[in-house]
Amino acid sequence: MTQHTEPADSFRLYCYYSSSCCHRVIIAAHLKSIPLTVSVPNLKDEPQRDEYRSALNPIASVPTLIVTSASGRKTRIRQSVAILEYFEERFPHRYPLLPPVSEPEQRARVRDFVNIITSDVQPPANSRGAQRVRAIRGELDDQATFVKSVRTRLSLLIGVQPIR
Ligand SMILES: N[C@@H](CCC(=O)N[C@@H](CS)C(=O)NCC(=O)O)C(=O)O
Repeated sequence: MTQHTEPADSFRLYCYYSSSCCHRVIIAAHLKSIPLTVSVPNLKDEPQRDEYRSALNPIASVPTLIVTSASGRKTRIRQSVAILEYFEERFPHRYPLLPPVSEPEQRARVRDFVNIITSDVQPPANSRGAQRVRAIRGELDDQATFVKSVRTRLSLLIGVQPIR
């Protein structure tokens, strides 16, 4: 008897090598054995950046995940945590990213850490923001001081020594 196999959905991740937002998506995909096809637009190259912006992500940030269903329907997800949540809901039994629902305090703990990084630390430390700080007076030191202050905030939140 011939076994009928449903064609699988495909997952294309647009990312950048130095992006921590992309790294968390790639790590989760590995843990859940989700086969990602990775595209790496050079966001420092204006024409590539413009193409990426107009086709996929109006603020030209990464990651962007495109899910293409077997029927050809495409879904675009442009926030790293939304991608993690999608992975979790789509593949709940493969290496769960959150503790079970029966452990609400442990789930809250994980979300607490996620929000520290994604809300309190990452947005101000983003290179776009740090470069704007530098551009105010044209001083590299201003950028360095600013990034250091964000790292100190992270250290206070998670209780480790500041990164020097
Ligand atoms: N909240 C977004 C943040 C996305 C973001 O800031 N991505 C950074 C890389 S980690 C980026 O694209 N930076 C380049 C830029 O904004 O020009 C997420 O978690 O996906």
